[in-house]
Amino acid sequence: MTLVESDAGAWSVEARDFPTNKGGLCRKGWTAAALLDAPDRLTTPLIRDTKAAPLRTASWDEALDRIANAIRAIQAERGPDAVAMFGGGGLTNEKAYLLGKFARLGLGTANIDYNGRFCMASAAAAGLRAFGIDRGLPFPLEDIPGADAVLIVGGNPAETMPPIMQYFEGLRAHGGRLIVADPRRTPTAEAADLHLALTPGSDAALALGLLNVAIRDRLIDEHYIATRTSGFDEVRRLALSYWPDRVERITGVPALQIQTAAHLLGEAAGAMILSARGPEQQSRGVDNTLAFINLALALGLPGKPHSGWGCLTGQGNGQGGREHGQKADQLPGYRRLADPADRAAVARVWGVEPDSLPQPGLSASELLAALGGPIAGLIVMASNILVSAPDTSRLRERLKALDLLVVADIFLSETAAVADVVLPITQWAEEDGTTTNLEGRVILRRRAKLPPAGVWNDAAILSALADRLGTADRYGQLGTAGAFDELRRASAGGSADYAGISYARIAAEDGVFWPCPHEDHRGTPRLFADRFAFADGRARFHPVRHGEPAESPCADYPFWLTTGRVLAQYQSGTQTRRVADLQAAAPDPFVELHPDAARTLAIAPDELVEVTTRRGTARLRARYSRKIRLDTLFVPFHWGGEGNANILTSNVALDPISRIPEFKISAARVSKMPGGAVAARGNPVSPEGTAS
Ligand SMILES: Nc1nc2c(c(=O)[nH]1)N[C@H]1C(S)=C(S)[C@@H](COP(=O)(O)OP(=O)(O)OC[C@H]3O[C@@H](n4cnc5c(=O)[nH]c(N)nc54)[C@H](O)[C@@H]3O)O[C@H]1N2
Ligand SMILES: Nc1nc2c(c(=O)[nH]1)N[C@H]1C(S)=C(S)[C@@H](COP(=O)(O)OP(=O)(O)OC[C@H]3O[C@@H](n4cnc5c(=O)[nH]c(N)nc54)[C@H](O)[C@@H]3O)O[C@H]1N2
Ligand SMILES: [Mo]
Repeated sequence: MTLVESDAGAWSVEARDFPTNKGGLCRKGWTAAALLDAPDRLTTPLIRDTKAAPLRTASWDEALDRIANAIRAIQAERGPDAVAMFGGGGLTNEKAYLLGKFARLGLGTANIDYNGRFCMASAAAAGLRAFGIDRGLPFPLEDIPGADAVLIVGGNPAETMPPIMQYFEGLRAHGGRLIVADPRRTPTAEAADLHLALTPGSDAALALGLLNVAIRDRLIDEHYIATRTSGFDEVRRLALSYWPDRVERITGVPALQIQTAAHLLGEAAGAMILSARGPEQQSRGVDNTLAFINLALALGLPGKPHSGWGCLTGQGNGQGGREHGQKADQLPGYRRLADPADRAAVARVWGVEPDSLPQPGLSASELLAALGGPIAGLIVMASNILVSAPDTSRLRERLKALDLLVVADIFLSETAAVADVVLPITQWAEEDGTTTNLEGRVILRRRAKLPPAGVWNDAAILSALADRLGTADRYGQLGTAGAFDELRRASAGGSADYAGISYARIAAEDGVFWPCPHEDHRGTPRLFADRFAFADGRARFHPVRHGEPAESPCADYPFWLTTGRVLAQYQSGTQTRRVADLQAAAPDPFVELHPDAARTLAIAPDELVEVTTRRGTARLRARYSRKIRLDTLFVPFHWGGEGNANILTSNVALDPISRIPEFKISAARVSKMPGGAVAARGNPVSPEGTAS
């Protein structure tokens, strides 16, 4: 996008004809300029003198001194790991890099993780296990229309990534087929040729059923399996017991549809399987994802033209945010903190002893569970955890128990509203930096306007804190461009290698795809044509079975509850709830349910109802929809207060490998409000939402 300023000083957005969006933007993009002069923008630090006191304005010196003193006190008493950091996939590559470096060298803590743990973690772990590398799409978006069949598993790009729908339209324009597996008939499913309305949590069974048919009907690529992969025999043996009738019983998807889908994929000259949060945000998220990768490998797709497996990455920098070291177990360049060679490589660039680097720390949900216990101080940059993390009622108590909560944000988010210190920061249009998109394309975002007086860039905050903590000699003092230069060196030789990428090249070339190991290298739009990223060059099959999610419907909680997104709101809503057009389109939290289910409970359309799980109760407007399964409820998570979806989700049902929470599955009941029907209200922008 391009930001344009009118003669009168008003900002607006124009869509660029860039190779990814090709002139398209979604509603949130078109209206994004509204945030630049939002009236309630934070422009001065805020401090709370005691836990019971309200936030008051403070100078930067006072705020930074307060933070540094509290950090010193906590670490002196409880050790360096008692202060933690929480980052976000919305941060630029430079900031993500600095956050990881600041945690390890500025604070000396092992405990840093980020909201990508709630997002891409299962797909990332599965990609690493199967291909040896984690890049969302191993091919550019422009390859999609050239395919003949595409299966989207648990993704709703028509609402979550509208500009990429043009690629699926291109696919269908030449007779290619789109298949969507989703418990709801979403706008994406409606744009498809075949909708597999599976039972929530039955993804692995569906994948095994498709593989069963592919084996039975000789659609698999035996030559590819023999020459490019290892481990198929065990997977074949497992798949043989998932015949279509059995899979129909587990998934609710008719056997005939399973056979049709398998043939569409297996007979296509080019076929793709694209994964999103539906199968991934589950306590079996890695297995679910691996089950579909197994199918892709058996069909011989990865590395073939207009074919492959990929993951539709979420946030603006969802890909780059997971490469540069803000993850608990990771160093820049997608290096591993537990690997001695990786530690030595990064320690050399940082000019420190490898042994002085902390070991891997707690993953996001576990880190949040440790607040008020082993962790007494938390710095949050670029996440609104009190809306978006699982089990927010428990989290609210834990945040209260901290000695120090610091939130750096553009606005007073729900999380900022309960902080001890709030720091006002620059936003996207007011700073330079790179992001890496779902294709692995590194893109440059140039500053378009000056920030308001009084706000700082996140990088400046980290530098000022290192100064006060006496760790500036270890942490260094890097601004944005300096951070990118160092990131290039620290990533050199790693799997996400940025060594050959420069701001000048990105600007001249419409982005550069990593890996790009040196300046004469063209970058790598397509991976896996000849080999996978393991020493023997072969991709790995992983034997996975179907298994039950942590909770299933029962007499007390008879529905499947799933959560996700709507078109007009973004994430925790801090940004989009402040845009009038978007608020008008999606004003308040709701639960989508089938009218036949609603009627048996005497719930009228638009009535305010209670949805309850083992964690708690949320109050939501009942929205009738014939596009959802009778046994399933859907609640978007964009609001705080009593309509917050994450009052309902679990912080302990985690995938054993990716540690992602089971956002997509809870057992729930829905009931009328005690005392009878109440008409629903709109939800204001205020941090506490509709909380009474
Ligand atoms: N408008 C909007 N766009 C966004 C965002 C936003 O907040 N708002 N967020 C961005 C981010 S960070 C992300 S990660 C992406 C997410 O993008 P998506 O993954 O497309 O979005 P979700 O709505 O989380 O989930 C997708 C679908 O999974 C389905 N689903 C639920 N349970 C299951 C299940 O058990 N199995 C299967 N197969 N499907 C299931 C849901 O019905 C839903 O339609 O969107 C990005 N784009
Ligand atoms: N129930 C349920 N919960 C979910 C999900 C779900 O599907 N269901 N999805 C999960 C997923 S995939 C994700 S990605 C998370 C997202 O949830 P969050 O991590 O809460 O994401 P945002 O709402 O984007 O929060 C970013 C915050 O940082 C601020 N911000 C923006 N840019 C910057 C910056 O450069 N620096 C700083 N310091 N702050 C900045 C914004 O104003 C905003 O308050 O939610 C997760 N939670
Ligand atoms: Mo995400």
